[in-house]
Amino acid sequence: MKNKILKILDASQDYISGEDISDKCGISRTAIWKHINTLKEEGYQIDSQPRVGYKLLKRPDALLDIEILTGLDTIKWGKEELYTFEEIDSTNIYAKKLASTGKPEGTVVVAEEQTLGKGRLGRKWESPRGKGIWLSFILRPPILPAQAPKITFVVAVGMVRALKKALNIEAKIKWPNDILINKKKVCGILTEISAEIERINYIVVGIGVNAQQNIEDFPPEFRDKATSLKIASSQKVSRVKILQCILEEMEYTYNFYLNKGFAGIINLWREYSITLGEEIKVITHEEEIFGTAIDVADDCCLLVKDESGRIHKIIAGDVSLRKANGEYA
Ligand code: BT5
Repeated sequence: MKNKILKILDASQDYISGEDISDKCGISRTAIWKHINTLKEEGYQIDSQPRVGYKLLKRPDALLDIEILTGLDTIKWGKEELYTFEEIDSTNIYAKKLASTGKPEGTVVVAEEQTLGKGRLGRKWESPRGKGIWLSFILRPPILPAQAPKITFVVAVGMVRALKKALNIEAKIKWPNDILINKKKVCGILTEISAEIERINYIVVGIGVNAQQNIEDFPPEFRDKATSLKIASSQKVSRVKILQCILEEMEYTYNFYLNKGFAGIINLWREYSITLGEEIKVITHEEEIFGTAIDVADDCCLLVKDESGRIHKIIAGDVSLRKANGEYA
């Protein structure tokens, strides 16, 4: 009912009386008044004039179902199953629960705040309230488990395209799962998989995008390596619009991968990469390698040539880029 009232207010150019809304909705004027108050609490600016009625002045930049769905141009993603939370432990944890109960591909989970936001290998992902887009979605690709790293590539390419579309920002991909602007991390991707040896049950992809933070909103130790879309574009951004662009570009890029194969994706990945051609340090679980990132293989491994000319094929690890002063960051 609340959403219906919002649609009526939205469609009306001018003030609309409580009586008109109550006729259209078939509920009492007192009930309308209560719903309007709830909308105001959610951040909608609604002017009420005695004997004249109500007028919607401003919508909030809140990750509410109705805001996300209004104008969302996807075929399926977010439209069939969308779960929004004020606060949650982790959108990935919730999406995995949904996936295990059979929820379909394109199911989306979004939160204003995560209390247990996760990075890779159990690391923490800072997810303060209202500052970012903390999002997960379910995929059920008909591919072998060994191909799953390709999904992180697909998502990284989709993210770069989404930021270009939403804000005209040229973001870059740092192997394997970081999106950078001006060499600082604006977004991290966490790909989690449930599989049998020959079949993927589901993949949950989590994306954390820093959106509204000012530099002092980051913990001190992050300030020289993290950024937000607000910092990068020097203006407050619309999280709703960015989220819509992410869902639209993700759906498009993922379907492109399923229908046309990985070659087009990996070529775009190479084009958007900040890692290739750079002198880097890679920390894997067993060693530290210094060298030049020369390419990515078709299985998404990073190929690094060390000083002796030996080529290392890196399956998993953390990359830092060599700066002009010789340090790695
Ligand atoms: C990642 O891990 O970059 C994956 C992050 C995925 C987060 C999303 S949010 C929605 C969904 N639900 C979840 O619970 N997670 C996903 P990794 O490459 O391991 O990077 C983690 C490291 O990035 C941390 O150890 C910090 O150094 C740094 N970090 C933490 N929070 C950050 C932030 N908000 N911005 C930039 N860097 C951050």
